[in-house]
Amino acid sequence: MRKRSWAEPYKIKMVELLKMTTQAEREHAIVEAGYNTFLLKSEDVYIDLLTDSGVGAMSDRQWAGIMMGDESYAGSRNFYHMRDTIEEYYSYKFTVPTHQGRGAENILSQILIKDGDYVPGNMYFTTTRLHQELAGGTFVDVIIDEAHDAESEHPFKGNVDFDKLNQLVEKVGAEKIPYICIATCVNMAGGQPISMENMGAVRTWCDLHNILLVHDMTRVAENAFFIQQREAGYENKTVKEIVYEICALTDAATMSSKKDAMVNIGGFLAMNDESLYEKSCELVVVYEGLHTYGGMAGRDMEALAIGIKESVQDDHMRARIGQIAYLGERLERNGVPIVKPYGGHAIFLDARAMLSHIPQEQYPAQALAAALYVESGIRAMERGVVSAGRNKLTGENYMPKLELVRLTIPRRVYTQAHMDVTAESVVEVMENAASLKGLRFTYEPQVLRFFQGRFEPLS
Ligand code: PLI
Repeated sequence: MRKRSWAEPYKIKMVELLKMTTQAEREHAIVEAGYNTFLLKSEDVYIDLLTDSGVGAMSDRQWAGIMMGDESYAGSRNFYHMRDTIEEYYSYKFTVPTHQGRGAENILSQILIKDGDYVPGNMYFTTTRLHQELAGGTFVDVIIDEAHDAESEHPFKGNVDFDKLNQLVEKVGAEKIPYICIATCVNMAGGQPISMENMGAVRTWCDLHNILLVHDMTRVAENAFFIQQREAGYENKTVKEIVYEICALTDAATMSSKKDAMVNIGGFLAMNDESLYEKSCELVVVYEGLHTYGGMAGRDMEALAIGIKESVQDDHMRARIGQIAYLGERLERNGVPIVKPYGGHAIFLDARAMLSHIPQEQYPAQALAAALYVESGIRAMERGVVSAGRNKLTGENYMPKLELVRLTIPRRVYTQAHMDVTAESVVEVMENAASLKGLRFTYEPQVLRFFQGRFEPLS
């Protein structure tokens, strides 16, 4: 077969104009924002790679779905469409809508975790771990060591290390482990997938120990694409088939549909067990809304149902991952240290390697994200010691091995030319890295400090 590029399986029907800023304006803006890219005004940003969450471009079909919203308080037609689509594509029998992923995490953690419990997972995610801790649990990282090594080219860095899992059971006992939380395409590891073989082994392990398997399925379609590309026996299966097979191995799922499913808002908690569903229905009315809308408008549930169907198309996923690989290749060719293999939703810059003169206590990834914004108006996100936060018992900073800046690619939003500008800007910042200084907190929130923390440069 002749080689073909990954060009997008869509064309552009509407554009949003962007404001161009000067370097002097950006220098002012970053000081105003306390060197935190979360605190910038989006109109001061040129290329917004802060996140892939809620910022994808919806299709004409999804927008048409918005017009079909049935805004009834109870029993909206769009809820049933969403619920049936979740069962058809993701296998789960029961669905509780939530306003976004963390709403589902809150409900699930409150139901399943007791004071003193342990929740193993293939690396932490910020909101997921916090909800586990707020419910009285302790998160335990059981991901393979390669996931903490930016240079390891392991094809499935999201895999679980069974020695770590078994050690935990020996230490605390299976009765202290209500569930294991497995993320597909592990965000904090650099958007790295788990293999189907490993997922199947986790299922067997859970059955053996009578422990539930909960799936953080936020980026399951991207994980499925990597399985198709990398795992023997899956090359002829579709992304849609692989997504279903992954989900069917698990008992319950939390979902932020703002990623894979390309909606601006929305998520859900899904499961196969009816009693867990009933308890979730009791809690969803406290925190989100009635169990048939859970914090979403009817129109949003309709767009979500359509987004699920679009997210598992092979052509869509080939272009999505192809765009990320294009950026990764351009950066690598210019000697920029990045996490390998390329992730499913982002390219992660290795700030530890790029800013080796700044110790981790001085937040090198935070400084790098701020410098990239000043250079060209590109907004990225710190994913290092600031995001990791503090240990709830000792108050000490967690010191993650990975000190990263995430260039997150929104789905169907930017062009190849935007990727070129991004790569050129990162190279420019790298060439001037020696002039960058570390930062210190001037305001540190108690939880999820990366969102609202403020900093100043060390002199
Ligand atoms: O932002 P939410 O509440 O819809 O979803 C929380 C959430 C849960 N799990 C994972 C793996 C996530 O990546 C996630 C949210 N991620 C964000 C906002 C991000 O920028 O990566």
